[in-house]
Amino acid sequence: MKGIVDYSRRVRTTPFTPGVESAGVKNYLVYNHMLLPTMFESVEADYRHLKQHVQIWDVAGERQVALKGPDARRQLQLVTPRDCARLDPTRCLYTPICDQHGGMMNDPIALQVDEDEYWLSIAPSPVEAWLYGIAAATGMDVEIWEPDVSPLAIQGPKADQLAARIFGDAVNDLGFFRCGRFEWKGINWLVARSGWSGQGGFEVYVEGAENGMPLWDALMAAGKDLNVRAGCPNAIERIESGLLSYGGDITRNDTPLQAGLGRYVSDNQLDTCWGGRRLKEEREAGSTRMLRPVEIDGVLPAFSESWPLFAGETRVGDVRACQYSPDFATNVAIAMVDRDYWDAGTELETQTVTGRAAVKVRDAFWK
Ligand code: THG
Repeated sequence: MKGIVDYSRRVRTTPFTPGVESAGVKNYLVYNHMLLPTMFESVEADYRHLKQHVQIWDVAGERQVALKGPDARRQLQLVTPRDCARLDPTRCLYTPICDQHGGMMNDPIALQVDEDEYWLSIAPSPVEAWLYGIAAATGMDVEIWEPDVSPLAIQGPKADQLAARIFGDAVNDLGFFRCGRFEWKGINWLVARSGWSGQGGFEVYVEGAENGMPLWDALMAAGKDLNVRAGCPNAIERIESGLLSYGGDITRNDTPLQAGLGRYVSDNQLDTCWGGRRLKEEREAGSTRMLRPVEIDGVLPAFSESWPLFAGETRVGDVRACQYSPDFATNVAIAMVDRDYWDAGTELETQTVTGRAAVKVRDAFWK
C-alpha cells in the first residue's frame, strides 16, 4: 500500500501494520487518525471466512482514552448515562458518551484497568478533548491521555480454540464482555471476550507497540490448521449482527435512545450525567425516531452517505448503512425511522441514484 497512504504522525501506522501488509491488505480507512484495514481478499470472501474460521484483526485504531486519578471514576460516571457501578477489573461496559443535549459523542467500551484508572476504547470523535475540557472546567483531579495500547481482535467460530493455544484454556471461561489478565511469554495480557462481530471471540489490549508483532506472529503460527487469516471488521457481517458504527449510523444529532441503546441509559443517572435531563424528557415523552434494521429489495448501487426514506411522498427518515448479504439474499440495512413508521412490517421506499427501492422494517437484526 506504500504510495497510496502518506504515513505520518497524522495518518498513523499501527504496531500490526507489518503483519497486515504482508497478509496482502487491499484497503484501509482512517480511524482515529490511524490505519484500519477494511478488506483483504474481497468483502464477500472475508465475510465467508469470518463466519467459518478465525481471523486476526488489527483494530489498533480503536484507541484508548485513559482517565487516571482520584476523580477518574466520578468523571466517567458524569459523561455517560449508563450506571457504571458494576464496572470492575473483570468486566467491560458498552457506554454511550453524551453531550449536554443528550447527543452521542461516542460509544466506547469502558474498562477499569487499575484502582484509579479507566480506559475508554473509542470510535472516531475527539473524546480526549471533550473529557479534558470537562475535567478542566469542573476542576476534576484526573489525568487524561492516549496510552500506547492497541487492540488486536481474534474473531470467528474458532476463536476459542485459537485463543486457548496462546493464553491457555482458562481464557475460554471468560463470559461475554468479561475480561482478565492471561500470561504469555512473561507478559500479563489484558484479554476481553468482545469484538465488533457477532461471530464470537476476544480482544487483546496490547500494551506497548513492541509487543504487537510477536503476538500477531504467534497467533498466525498457532492457528495454521484452523485456517486463521488476517481479517478486519466486515461491513456486511456487522449490519447482520446489529453492531453500530459511530459517525456512520449515529452522530451527535442522535441520542442513545434514538440509537436503540435505551438499555444502556440508566434512570438513576439522569439527574446527574451530561445530557441526562434531555434523555429523561425523551424517555417520558417517547422518542420521535429510532434506529431500525430494515431490508431493501433489489440490486442497489454501492451505498454512499445516506439515502432518504419515504412513505409515499412523505419523508420519514434515512438509510444510514446498507450492504448486500449473501447469506440472507437481501440488502441488510440500518435506518433512522420516524415513530409512526418504525413498527416491524412497515413498508417504505428509499431513493438511490438508480431509482426507488422497496424497504421493509424488521423487528430485529439478522443475527
Ligand atoms: N471493541 C473495542 N473498542 C471499540 C469497538 C470494539 N471502539 C470503537 C467501537 N468498537 C465502539 N463501538 C462499539 C459498538 C458495539 C459494541 C462494542 C463497541 C458491541 N456491542 C454488542 C451489541 O450491541 O450486541 C454488545 C454490547 C453489550 O451487550 O454490552 O460489542 O468493538 N475494544
